[in-house]
Amino acid sequence: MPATTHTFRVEGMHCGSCSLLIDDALEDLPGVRSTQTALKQKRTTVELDLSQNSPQDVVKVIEELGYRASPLP
Ligand SMILES: [Cu+2]
Repeated sequence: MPATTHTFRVEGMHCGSCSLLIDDALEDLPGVRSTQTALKQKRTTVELDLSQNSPQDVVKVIEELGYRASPLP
């Protein structure tokens, strides 16, 4: 299935290590083709194959790292 783009608001990042940690964790989630986490914009953008995982699974991965995440329209 082709991947679609999903954007999330992420609260609680303090530095570049936080955004790298989130990108690394998301890249391990099946169905994630690419991620781009922007510290200053408090956002992460994920190319996701919805046949493998859902936006809620992305939220779960981010929240397990100790940040707060919510899907943006
Ligand atoms: Cu940090």
